[in-house]
Amino acid sequence: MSISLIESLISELTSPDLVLLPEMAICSYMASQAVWKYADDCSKDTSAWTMRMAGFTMNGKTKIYARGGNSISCDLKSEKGEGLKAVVNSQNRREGMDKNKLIEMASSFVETSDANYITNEMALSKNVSGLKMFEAPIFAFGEAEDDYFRKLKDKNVIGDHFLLPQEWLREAKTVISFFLPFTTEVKKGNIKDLIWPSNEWLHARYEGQSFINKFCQYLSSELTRTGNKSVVPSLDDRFWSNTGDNSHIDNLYTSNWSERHVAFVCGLGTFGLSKGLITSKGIAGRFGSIVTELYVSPDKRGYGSIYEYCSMCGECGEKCPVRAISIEEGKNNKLCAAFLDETVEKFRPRYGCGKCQVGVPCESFIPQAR
Ligand code: B12
Ligand code: SF4
Ligand code: SF4
Repeated sequence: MSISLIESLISELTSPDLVLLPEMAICSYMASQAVWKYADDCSKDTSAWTMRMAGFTMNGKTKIYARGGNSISCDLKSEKGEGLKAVVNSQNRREGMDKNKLIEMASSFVETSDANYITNEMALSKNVSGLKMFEAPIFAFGEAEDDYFRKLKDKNVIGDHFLLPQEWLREAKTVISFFLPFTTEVKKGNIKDLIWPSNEWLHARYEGQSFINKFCQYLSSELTRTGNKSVVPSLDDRFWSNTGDNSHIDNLYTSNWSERHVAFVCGLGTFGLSKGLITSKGIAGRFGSIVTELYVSPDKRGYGSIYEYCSMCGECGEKCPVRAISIEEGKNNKLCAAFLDETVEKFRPRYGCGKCQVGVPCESFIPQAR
């Protein structure tokens, strides 16, 4: 919500005793929890302005209350909502969300969310207690109508089972794709043992995915709260994937929403020999995405072919404990999936491998061309 819009809305109100700016309010101070859906939990950028606004109107007839400092919060507490005459609710709530705000919120969530850290109770060993799993994400925004999404339905790309953005959400305008790079601790941890996944990697695969789910839910609910319908395909009931052991037998090693292909279309990076997607922050990390009706200008793909960022150095193949990757044959999903099954047996409920993603030239950057 822009400042001028708020000011003009306030000026239209007929002598209110109190104006509550719901986007900045803390719900626990409200007489009615109904305003919770408008509460803004991280209004850092607006709080300074709020203080100023509150300062110069506090002594006048209209009081403006919002989150922005203890003194104002205390006032609100004592009021308990009495005298609440008007709730300024933006007429154009969609204005409240844009690319920059989303990226800012996302980075702050990754930094501060407890779910991005391994607690003492869940730690597999002492040295991973307090481990941070992911660094700040990088984003790419794709146009839902991009013809490239349709191409993914081709038999030799993904197949007809791939669902288009509009099939997940009829009103879809944008696909938001992100890559969460693993922290140095997670990457370094997985280099030491040449065969089995490190505790850092096991946590980043298992608890890391729970974190990504929370992260997607958070962004999606913020989009919805600002009036933009959104769907997280990987959390939707219609989503399925086949890692080699379930019923979609004709469609082995695939899914109806492939995060790497979506990231490729949105402009995040290209495939590598190992079949991982290489981004500007490398290959070691995980992807996620949200389909939304919010329109933002799409990013440009900075590449022309699907393996452009891969230097074809072959180091991922050398690192693979079961020789599932080679320059001649590409990647053998069956060998890879069978090894992952072995790790399930050993580390249940956790599992993982990722040796092809660490200690390789594409681990954290786009590798130099050979
Ligand atoms: C099924 C699956 C697997 C299967 C098979 C993987 C596969 N198909 O590549 C198995 C069990 C083997 C597996 C293993 C692993 N996985 Co996995 N897996 C998935 C899953 C659930 C679905 C993948 C999918 O839909 N594939 C679709 C098929 C079609 O992909 P494809 O065959 O590779 O596609 C090729 C063709 O399309 C071809 N092509 C031909 N013509 C054209 C034209 C165009 C225009 C394009 C774009 C492509 C194209 O190019 C592609 C690459 O060669 C995704 C999660 C998700 N929802 O996306 C994670 C995912 C791919 N896995 C991931 C990871 C990290 C792993 C592991 C490291 C395990 C671990 N965590 O320890 C290993 C590493 C494997 C590897 N070397 O990449 C990450 C990838 C991260 C990255 N940097 O890329 C994902 C995206 C999960 C996530 N949320 O981040 N996985
Ligand atoms: S290790 Fe080398 S060959 Fe393998 S994906 Fe990375 S850049 Fe490509
Ligand atoms: S995840 Fe492990 S088994 Fe699979 S290709 Fe990479 S190194 Fe090989």
